[in-house]
Amino acid sequence: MTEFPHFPPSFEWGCATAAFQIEGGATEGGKLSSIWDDFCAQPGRIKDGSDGLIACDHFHRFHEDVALMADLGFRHYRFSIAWTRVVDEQGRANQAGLDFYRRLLTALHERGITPNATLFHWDLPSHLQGGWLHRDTAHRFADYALVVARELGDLLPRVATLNEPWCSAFLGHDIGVFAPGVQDRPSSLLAAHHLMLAHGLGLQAWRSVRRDTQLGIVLNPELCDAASDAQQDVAAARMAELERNDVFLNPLFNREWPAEILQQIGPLAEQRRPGDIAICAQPLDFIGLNYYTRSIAQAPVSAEEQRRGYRFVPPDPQRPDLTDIGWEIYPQGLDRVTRNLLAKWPLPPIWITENGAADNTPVTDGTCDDQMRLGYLQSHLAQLAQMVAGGIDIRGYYVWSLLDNFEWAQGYTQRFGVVHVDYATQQRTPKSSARWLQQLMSSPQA
Ligand code: IFM
Repeated sequence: MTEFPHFPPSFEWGCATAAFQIEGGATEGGKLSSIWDDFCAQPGRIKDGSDGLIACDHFHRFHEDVALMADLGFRHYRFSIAWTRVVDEQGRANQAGLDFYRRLLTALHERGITPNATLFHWDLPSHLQGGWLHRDTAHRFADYALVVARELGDLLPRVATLNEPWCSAFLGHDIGVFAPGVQDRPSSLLAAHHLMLAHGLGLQAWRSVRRDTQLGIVLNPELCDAASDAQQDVAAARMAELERNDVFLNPLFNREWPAEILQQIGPLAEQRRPGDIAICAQPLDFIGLNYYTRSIAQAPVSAEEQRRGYRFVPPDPQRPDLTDIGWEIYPQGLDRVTRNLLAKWPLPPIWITENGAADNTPVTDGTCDDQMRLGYLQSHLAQLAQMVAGGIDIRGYYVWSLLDNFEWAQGYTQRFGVVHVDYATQQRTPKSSARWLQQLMSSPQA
């Protein structure tokens, strides 16, 4: 008999997804294109040349997916709303798109599943010229937030503005492996600033029409260890953490960026206006933390690394403790990173809004026995149980992800779902990890 980790009865159990990764229905009901549609259309950007046009066809199959969630025992569901589906180019409400989310939210409500919606999970409307490099995009985000608050707010008890703004800013504008594929260090910092401004303006807009929603943001903080004790490696690891953590958490708590970061943005700093940080620092009802792995850094070598101030050392691919995407399995990092953040910033109550593993085990004879993911989840949930028992205010956990889905630049080559998706037939098959979570969530301890 399996022994399950112990959590308080009030602890919330959920699964997470994002619009572009599962919905499909890419042109239905007046949906506009996003920068990820554009990115996918550029040759060589996505590993398997795929796109999000159909994905898991959740747009047409959401009833089946909600039933599946309920059968597996998930009582909470984190998903994202596609900005491109619910407002038109003028920023006006698009009723057909809003109706889709109202139907989804009604189905969740009927199954006793509480929604947690994210307003922006990277699928920026293509028509917003300049994207996050343009200050006006932050205002357009606030207009969009207002539409969602007015039209769907009655069904949304908990809402996050942004998911992992580090990815939009730095993978999208510095490393260039995510949409829009820009490679320019100062631009990535300007994008980060505008994303945080959008967060602040979005919360102000939402609260101007609704006061009964729990509002927050979802970050993917970094735990970066130095490759050695050498002073240059230690400094590099610190720079990686400043970029990933301080760039986003400082404005949330009305603090200026560290001097090293201000130096990197250079003359573009002029586009940050007096008063912006105070706008970013709206009260937070919760913070979502996404945790998958840790990083190792050493002193920069190339000119590009020197601009960043660090160089990442990827784990040796032969190591046995890696997930299929090559990320180190490091459960103690969940505790370490959370404590690091709490030591530096006065965080509100925490939800672990994503945690999971790429495990590409296929379906054999109708079952998918994803032992590596199972071990990953067991070790991370054992760690989490200790953290909660030790008094860290963590209120819930959402596994990433409900379904195998479009894994951004990796296309469909990496499977993060606890439910297998056969993309040819759209058949869903719960994996061993889903069955284990089902038992955990229904155990008397949970
Ligand atoms: O699939 C992504 C998700 O969209 C954001 N967080 C990390 C996941 C795995 O890479």
